[in-house]
Amino acid sequence: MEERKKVIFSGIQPSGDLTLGNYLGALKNWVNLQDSYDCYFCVVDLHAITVRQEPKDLRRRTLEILSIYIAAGIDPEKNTLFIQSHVPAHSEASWLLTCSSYMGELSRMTQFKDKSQNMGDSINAGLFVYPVLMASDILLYNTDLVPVGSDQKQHLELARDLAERFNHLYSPTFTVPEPYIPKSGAKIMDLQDPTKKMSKSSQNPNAYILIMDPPETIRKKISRTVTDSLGVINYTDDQPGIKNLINILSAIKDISPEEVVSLYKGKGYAEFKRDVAEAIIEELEPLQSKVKELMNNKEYLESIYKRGAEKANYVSMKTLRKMQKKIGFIPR
Ligand code: ATP
Ligand code: LTN
Repeated sequence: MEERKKVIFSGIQPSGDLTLGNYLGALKNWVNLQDSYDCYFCVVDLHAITVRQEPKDLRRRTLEILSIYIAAGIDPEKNTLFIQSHVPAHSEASWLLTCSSYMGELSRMTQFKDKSQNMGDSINAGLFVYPVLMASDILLYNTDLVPVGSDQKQHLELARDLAERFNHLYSPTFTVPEPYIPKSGAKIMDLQDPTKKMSKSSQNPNAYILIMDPPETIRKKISRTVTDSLGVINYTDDQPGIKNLINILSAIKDISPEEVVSLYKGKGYAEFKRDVAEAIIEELEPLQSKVKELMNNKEYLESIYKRGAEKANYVSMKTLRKMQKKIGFIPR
């Protein structure tokens, strides 16, 4: 008998335009993993509304992210690509799991602490329970592996805790998921402040490279990257700007940071930056033209996300029914 393929689930929020961090921390690895796993790749629009979104931008970005998934090389024939809000089980399971989550553990989430810092009294409750929705996304598909950037590690720990808690309280229901965090692309840093994560919600456009940035913009942003005055290309925390560029090149070329260092021994920052920019452009250009093509073919995109939602609804509903039954709800 054919063995069941292990399951992968991951998602990106349509809360801003995607960055090189999203690409190297998440997407590029999904592409590499797709053949060995049964994969669900979701555009997590329910997550995006924890921050106010302009409806028309949310619509455009949701479809653009789906296009980026496909353009990056995720095969829609072999994987399940869908939009989170098309699968109501995510919201329902999230309520059920919210009722076994603790205020304490949610208050300890660093992403919540960071994002709520400047919100005063108007911190929306969605931001607080966001990790429970993420746990529901993952657990509904009996996911084995979750490929994400290192910033999501704590959220994944919570998903594991919630799975174990439910399994223990009722009876074995959920697979306990493992994170998959890449070596070089795990945390791409802000180009202007390399102590911070590169983020699509940053105020300064020079801080990030967008997946859809044109070549000239990429060249300009990389040449303006904040580095140091040491003038040697070394992989060390004392040179966070250079370390970040080494990580970027290493993730794109699929070579180790040490190999990058030896390639650039004795060379200057200007030449190094030029090569990093060209490597990014070479990687992104084919993807960008494919995205533009796909965005002009809404019917095709619709056929993909409709088929994806059908499959995702079927699988997630089975898990949701199990949860409801174990909790003690009357079967309908
Ligand atoms: P924001 O920056 O607005 O908080 P985000 O980009 O971190 O948003 P998502 O869009 O949900 O949030 O991230 C999708 C995936 O991209 C996640 O797996 C996340 O770990 C990864 N990711 C995001 N930024 C980076 C980064 N700078 N380096 C590596 N991976 C990243
Ligand atoms: N919280 C994640 C996005 C996300 C996700 C998921 C990632 C939502 N649900 C399920 C993996 C699996 C973030 O990167 N901000």
